[in-house]
Amino acid sequence: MNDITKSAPVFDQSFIAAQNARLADDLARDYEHLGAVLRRRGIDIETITAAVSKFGVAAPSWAAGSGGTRFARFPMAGEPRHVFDKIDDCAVVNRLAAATPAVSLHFPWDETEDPLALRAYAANRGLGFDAVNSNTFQDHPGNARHPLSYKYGSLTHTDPAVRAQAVAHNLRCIELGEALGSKALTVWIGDGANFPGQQHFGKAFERYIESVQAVYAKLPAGWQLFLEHKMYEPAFYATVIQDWGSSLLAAQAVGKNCKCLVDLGHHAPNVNIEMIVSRLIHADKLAGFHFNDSKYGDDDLDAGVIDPYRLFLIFNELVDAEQRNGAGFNPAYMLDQSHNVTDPIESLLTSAAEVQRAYAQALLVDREVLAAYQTNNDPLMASQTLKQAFVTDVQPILATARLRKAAAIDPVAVYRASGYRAAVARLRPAKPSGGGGIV
Ligand code: RM4
Ligand code: MN
Ligand code: MN
Repeated sequence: MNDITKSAPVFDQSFIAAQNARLADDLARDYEHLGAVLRRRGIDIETITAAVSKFGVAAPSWAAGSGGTRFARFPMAGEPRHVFDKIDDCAVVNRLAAATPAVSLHFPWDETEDPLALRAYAANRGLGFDAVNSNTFQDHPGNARHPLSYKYGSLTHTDPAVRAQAVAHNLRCIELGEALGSKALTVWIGDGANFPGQQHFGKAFERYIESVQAVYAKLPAGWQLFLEHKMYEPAFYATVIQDWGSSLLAAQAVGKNCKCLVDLGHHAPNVNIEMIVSRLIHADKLAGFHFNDSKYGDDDLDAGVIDPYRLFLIFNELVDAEQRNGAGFNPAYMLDQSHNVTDPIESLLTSAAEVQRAYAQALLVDREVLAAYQTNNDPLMASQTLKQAFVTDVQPILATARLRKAAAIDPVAVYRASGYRAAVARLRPAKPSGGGGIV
């Protein structure tokens, strides 16, 4: 089973330092120049670098393996075989990019009988645990906790016995999460309909609220329950929690610590996600994010590869709320990507930096000037104020934040030079793979 003894090679500090040494002088010069540019705008670069250093985004355990589509999956060498291997890979990501201090687990994919051992294993590698996720969107053959099928739904199933099984699984996730030090459960269900008439919309929604209330009733103190909406897939006609409206109605019906999680890929094309973010902040119902990027739907592409401006505009809302609401504003930030054609570690390294980049750029927005342009109805200059922040190259800030944490100036280059993938490929024999596969 869990082959902890043959764990992956650990990154040696002197190796990273030697790689950094080749780039450090140029970085220092670039950082000094950017500092001067920002000073002219009345911004202290050190304030931005300090904020970026504190900013973390959780890595999803399920993204450490190769993803796939309904048509195929192309596994790469050295894929993690179990949750301990996933932790090893996530530790590499955090070691090199210093931006992903916590891992988000998915059960029963990451099921373990000894969560305390897993917690210690992760802690030894400098990692904690963010929100846990429940999977009732597929069957789990051979798993005694899931004898009934989720083919026709889980928390909203017409059969109360299936609903009870799904509720019990969510409670199990909370139990595991408590042992791991998590503070939130994220619930995403695939429940819905493929045919008009298949499902009674109103009754299914009522069953959802009732089931989620049953989970919420057992939520430990200090915990939050995150409801994740998604427009379609696997249900292609109607999904029970298809949009932020349904999610908000449910969260309001359930209770104060039940909030709405925004996965960037889970909306119709062209939807104004940054405005949804603003509305959820207004309602005090913004749970947090699953970051990824998309062109067509729930593509689960790497954060920022398609539309970095949208990512920036989302962070523009978040920074605005952070400055208006103060310390109480603390959404959960997670990546949720499917790495079908890249080495997952390289994608996670890059995506964590993309999210930090959007945050840093949003911190550069001159909010007083923007407010004046808004008040005086000057759309062109208001837009230019945002653009000025967006086009600023904050790379020296991101790299300096990493260097100061003894991480890599250029994480992907150091990762490639390390030979990690080849080393774990020797430790982790490949499993045959066929057919399609979800992340
Ligand atoms: C879903 C959704 C969930 C994730 C699964 C794997 O589309 O984004 O957050 O847990 O995929
Ligand atoms: Mn998601
Ligand atoms: Mn998704």
